[in-house]
Amino acid sequence: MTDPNAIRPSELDQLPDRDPEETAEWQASLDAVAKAAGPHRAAYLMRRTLERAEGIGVALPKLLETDHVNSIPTAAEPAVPGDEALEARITAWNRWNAAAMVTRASKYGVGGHIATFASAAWLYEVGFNHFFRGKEGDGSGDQLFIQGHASPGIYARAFLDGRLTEQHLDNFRQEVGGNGLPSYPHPRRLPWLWEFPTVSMGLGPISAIYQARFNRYLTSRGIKDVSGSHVWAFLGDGEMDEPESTTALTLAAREKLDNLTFVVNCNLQRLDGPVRANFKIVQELEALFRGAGWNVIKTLWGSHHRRAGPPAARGAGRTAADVPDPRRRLHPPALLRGRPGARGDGEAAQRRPDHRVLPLLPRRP
Ligand SMILES: Cc1ncc(C[n+]2csc(CCOP(=O)(O)OP(=O)(O)O)c2C)c(N)n1
Ligand SMILES: [Mg+2]
Repeated sequence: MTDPNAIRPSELDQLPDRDPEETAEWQASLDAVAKAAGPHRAAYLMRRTLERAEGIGVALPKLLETDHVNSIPTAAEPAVPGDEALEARITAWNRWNAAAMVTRASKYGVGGHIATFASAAWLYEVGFNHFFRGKEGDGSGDQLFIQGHASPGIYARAFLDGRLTEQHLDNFRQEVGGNGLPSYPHPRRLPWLWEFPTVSMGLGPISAIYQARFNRYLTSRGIKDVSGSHVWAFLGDGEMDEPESTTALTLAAREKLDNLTFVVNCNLQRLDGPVRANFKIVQELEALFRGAGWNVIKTLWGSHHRRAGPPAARGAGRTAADVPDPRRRLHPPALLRGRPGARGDGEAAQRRPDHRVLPLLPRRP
C-alpha cells in the first residue's frame, strides 16, 4: 500500500534535482541562519522569500496561516474617523441594556443569551457607526445577517434610537400578548427590524453567501443594480462547526464575491462548552478560510491591550481603568447616564423621562 506520508504534494518534488550542489547551498544557508540567529529569524527570512517569490510570479502554494498577531500592525492602523469616546459610551450603553433586558426577562423564567452580544458589541457598533449602509440612501443598502443570539444587542440599539420602548424590551420572548420581541431575528415576526432569519447555527453564513451571489446575478443580468450593496454575516466561533457555515466557502471564492464579509467573533465559548480547548480557533479558521480562497484579517487585540503592555504581560487584557467597580455592578455606571458625576442608580433613571438605561429590576410588579 502507498505510504500517504511519502506522497510529495508538488510536481516539483517529483522532478530530478538539476543542481544538487546549489540546492545544498540554499539549505546550508538556512541551517546557518537558524543556528546563528535562531528559528524565528530563519522563519522570517523564509516568509519574506516566499513573499518575493509570489511577487515575481513563482507559483507556489499559499501559506495558510500567518502569525498569531493582528493582521494590521499598530503602525499601519489608520486614525479612527469619528468620536471614539462617544462611540464607547454608546457601545457600553447598548451592552448594558442588552444584558439588563435578558436579566429582567429571566425574572419571568425567560432565558436569553448575554455573552454573545457582550463579546461582540464593538463589532456591531463599528459596523453601525461606520460601515453599514441603510436603504434610505443611494442604492439598495447593505444586507445584514446578524448572529441570532446577539439579538438583545440589536434590540438595545433600537431602544437607544427610540424605535423600541421599555415595554417592548420587557416583552422580550413574550409575544403572545402582543408588543413582544421575538427571541431571534425573523422577518415574519418583526418585519420592520429583521430582514433575514438566522439563529439556527449555520443558516446565516450560508444564506449570506447565496445572497451575495444573487446580488451579483441581479446586477449582471441588468435586473437591478445592487452593485453598491454589501452583505455582512456575523457569526460565532462555535457556529463555524456547523457544516452549513463552511459548505459554500469555496463557492464564494470561486465566484469572487467581494461584496461579502464574514465577521467571526472568536470568543472561545459556545453554549455547551469551550471552543477548541488547547488550540487556537483563530488560527484554525484562518487556515480554513484562506484554503477556501478568502482574504482574512485577524484582530486579536486592540488599543486596550496595547495600553496594558506587550501581549505576554497583558493578563486579562485590561487596564485598571477598564475594570468595573464591583460596588457599581448592579447599577448602570454613571458614565452611561449622560450626566457626568450622577450616581447611576435605577431610581434616578426612572425619574428621567428621556433616560435610555434600563435598571436591572423591571418596573412592573
Ligand atoms: C443548529 C443549532 N444547534 C444548536 C443551537 C443551540 N445553540 C445556541 S447558541 C449555541 C452556541 C453558540 O456558540 P457561538 O457560535 O460560539 O456563539 P457565541 O454565543 O459564543 O457568540 C448553541 C449550540 C442552535 N442555535 N442551532
Ligand atoms: Mg463563541
